Amino acid sequence: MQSRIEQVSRREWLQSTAAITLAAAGGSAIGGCGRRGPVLKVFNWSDYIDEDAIAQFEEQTGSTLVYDNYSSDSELETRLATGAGSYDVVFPSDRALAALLAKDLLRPLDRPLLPNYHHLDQKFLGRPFDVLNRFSVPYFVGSLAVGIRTDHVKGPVKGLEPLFEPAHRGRITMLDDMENVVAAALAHLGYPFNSVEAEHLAEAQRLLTEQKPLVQAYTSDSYRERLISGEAWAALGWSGDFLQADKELTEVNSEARIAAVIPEGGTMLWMDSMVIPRRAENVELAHAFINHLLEPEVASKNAQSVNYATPNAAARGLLPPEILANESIYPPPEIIDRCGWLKDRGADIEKIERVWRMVRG
Ligand code: N2P
Repeated sequence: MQSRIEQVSRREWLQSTAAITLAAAGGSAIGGCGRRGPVLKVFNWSDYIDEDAIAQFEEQTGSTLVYDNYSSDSELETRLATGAGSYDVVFPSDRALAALLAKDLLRPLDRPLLPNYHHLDQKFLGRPFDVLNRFSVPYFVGSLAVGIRTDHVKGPVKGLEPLFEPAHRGRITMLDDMENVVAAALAHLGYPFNSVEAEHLAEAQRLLTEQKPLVQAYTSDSYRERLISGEAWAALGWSGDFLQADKELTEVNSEARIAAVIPEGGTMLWMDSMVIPRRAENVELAHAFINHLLEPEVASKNAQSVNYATPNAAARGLLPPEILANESIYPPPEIIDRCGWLKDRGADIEKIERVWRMVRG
């Protein structure tokens, strides 16, 4: 079964299915054909912005956005650390932000250039990784979830069990993300997500090794398309991606649905932030873009497009009730109480790396 296990980036996947043509490695200028003016280079997670927000910004500022995607924190960290590509705005997770700050790869923000900052809900500000928000502005909050094709995965799903079900052999995808996968395995076994205890990690390794022959792919982005096509039935991924996939699926198939299951026993929450890398070339325009994404109307439309929870209080006030009532986006307090955040485990990360190497071999 080894040959079934592959690592496919979203870009390769889209190109191979000819679903869409993206510009070559340098990034794609969305809606920017032939446009002049200053250039803003943005590097963001895939499927993580309302494209109208980009077009609107380009129009208002007469600039051109070069927009490129990544699918894991480690991809972003490597890109910034090696200086390959000088980006003006990037979107690290809480855990990655700590690592980027420790390496002095980010630039302090100029708060007067962010007049929309006051729309943010206090409860998402002042997090331990950047207590004064000198470097970061919250973008979205989401969770690690399980996406299932309800026409193939039967019965009530409470947590990660469809990902370990032998009947789903060859129909399962897992994130290509060491920390999240190991944390998910620990959670499934009933251990703390952030545990680095030898016995806990040994059990997580055993679980993931046994699961491996069932896995179709370790991918952090193509699971969306795989669920839509029906090639995959159960995936470990980001909550909003499953909701986006469900919306796309209902447009082409009125029977099948994709559900985003937030494990009842709790899961990992994350918060991604907008930051400006130390080597950014267009710092003023970078602030203008962050400020644009904080504009309540823009932030609300963005939240409705990507299906993640917005930390922007004014934008939340503009959301339709069905979005606010969607428990895959805004889990109820009793589930939130069981959730946690992935910690920066410092040198202990080697223990997680070892498990991952043994599993992926
Ligand atoms: C959306 C990516 C979610 C970001 N495709 C996870 N931090």
